[in-house]
Parts: sequence; C-alpha cells; structure tokens
Amino acid sequence: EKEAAQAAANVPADSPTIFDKIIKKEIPANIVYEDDEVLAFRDISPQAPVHILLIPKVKDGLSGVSKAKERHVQILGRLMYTAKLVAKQEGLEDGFRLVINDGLNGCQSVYHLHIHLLGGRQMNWPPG
Ligand code: DGP
Repeated sequence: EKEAAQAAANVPADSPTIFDKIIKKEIPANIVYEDDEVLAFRDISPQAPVHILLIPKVKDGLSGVSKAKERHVQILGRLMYTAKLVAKQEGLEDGFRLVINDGLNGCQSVYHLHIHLLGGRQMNWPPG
C-alpha cells in the first residue's frame, strides 16, 4: 500500500490517471455537474452521505495543489466556486467540508487535482 502510494507520487505531473477515463466517459461515473472546465462526480468510496469530487477537465500539469502554477489560478478559483454551487445543488445548507489531499503525507492517491466535497453529516475536527 505504502509502495503503491509512493509509486503514484513519483509519476510525472502530466501522466494520465483514472480521472482522464472518467472525463472521456470511457469508464462510468455518477456525474452531478459538468461544464466546459469542471467535472463533478460521486466518489467511488464515499466517506459521508454526500461525497463528490470536483476536477479540472484539462489537467495541464495540475497533478496536485503543490504543483500549481500562476496559470492555474483561474481554474483553482473556478473549482472552489463550483464546489459551492454543487453543495447548494446537493442541499447542504447546514454546511459541508472541502478537502484537497496532497502528496504522500496528505494521503493523495489520484494525481489529478481534485477537491473533495463532503457533507450530509456532522464532520469532526481535527481530521485524521
Ligand atoms: P485522494 O485520496 O484525495 O487522491 O482521492 C481520490 C479519490 O478518488 C478517492 O476518494 C477515491 C476516488 N476514486 C478513485 N478511483 C475512482 C473511480 O474510478 N471513480 C470514482 N468515482 N472515484 C474514484
């Protein structure tokens, strides 16, 4: 498990991931929102009643937030704004959580930047 995580962390920032297949509709996903720039779909392993991933449709080297460049500022803002729209669409009026895991210590497993939108239950703090 640790070796797999290490291997995933070491691939080049532009390498394709499973999320490219979801973007191209080559594998199914439960898509809840889509526009020209952003795709949002339900996490395959939900950690809350609502658990949605928001991703840029064009990766452009953005494997994780630690790889962000100045050119990514627009899409980063767009992703967070879209998370708010999807939270409303999902009826999360009582609150929600956005999470971005980065790298090995952040428990990132898919190296295509994504925001986790979690809601529908009381969250705990601090996270594990
Ligand atoms: P992270 O650990 O932050 O890199 O989150 C990756 C998430 O992606 C994890 O919660 C599980 C989810 N995931 C991985 N593969 C698939 C898939 O093929 N479909 C869907 N819907 N989610 C996936």
